[in-house]
Amino acid sequence: MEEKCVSTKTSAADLVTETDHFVEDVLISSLKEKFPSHRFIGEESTSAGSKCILTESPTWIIDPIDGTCNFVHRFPPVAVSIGFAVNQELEFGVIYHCTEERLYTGRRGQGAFCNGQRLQVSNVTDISKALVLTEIGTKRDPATLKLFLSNMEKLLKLQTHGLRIIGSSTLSLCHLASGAADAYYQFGLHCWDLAAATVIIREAGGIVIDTSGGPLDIMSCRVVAAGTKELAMLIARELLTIDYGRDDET
Ligand code: 2AM
Ligand code: CA
Ligand code: CA
Ligand code: CA
Repeated sequence: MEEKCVSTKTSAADLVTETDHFVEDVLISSLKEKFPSHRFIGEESTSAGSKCILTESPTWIIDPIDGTCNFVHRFPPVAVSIGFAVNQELEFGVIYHCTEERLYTGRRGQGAFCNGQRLQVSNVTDISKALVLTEIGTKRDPATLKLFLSNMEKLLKLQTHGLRIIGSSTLSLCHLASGAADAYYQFGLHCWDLAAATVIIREAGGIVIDTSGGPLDIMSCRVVAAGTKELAMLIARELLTIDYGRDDET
């Protein structure tokens, strides 16, 4: 089996491969040729600690491989995510589930689809009837781990049907859009994890908000999403939080 060239970024669990860089370079260079005046935000061309600002200009927001750790281990949930914003408003999103050959698309005001089939979120409002998704992220410091475990414990004590971690935040959000899961929450997500998925969920009838319960800011690194407002607000109320910083801060 082909060996992958893997490096680490901010921690031993924060992986990147040559393929992440290759996919991002190909996407940005081919889009730049067609749209020379547009801006681009890509995970691998945004260096750690550098500012990442969403302006009014037409901007492509790209995660070349979401689920890099899965990709390295050959665990199936792996996706490419491309969102597009104008005047800081998300216009459309495309997420490709590479190993299942599923293409998720959403365009503001025009619905969300998977391989052409319309997507619809679930109508679950009660946490004790919900399947909830989250991700671990790449930080392993005591405060992050404590927050992660405390939040899982809180949801389990509320008798949630189940908690799942699949290693790809964009595909977790696509499962929510298709009604296969009822809610999702995570701290530490970047704009390239959220841009495309947010349009797809909203167009499937779902709610994407900040963990405070207020409006989503895709640069704030915090998100709760659910099929219904009731479930999203309930989870936002229950979650403990710590300051994760923002994408647009140094
Ligand atoms: P990535 O594969 O594009 O890096 C599992 O780690 C999921 O969380 C993946 O979707 C991953 O995206 C994303 N992720 C990566 N780093 C993260 C972090 N520090 N906090 C939260 N999620 C992160
Ligand atoms: Ca990454
Ligand atoms: Ca990602
Ligand atoms: Ca990535």
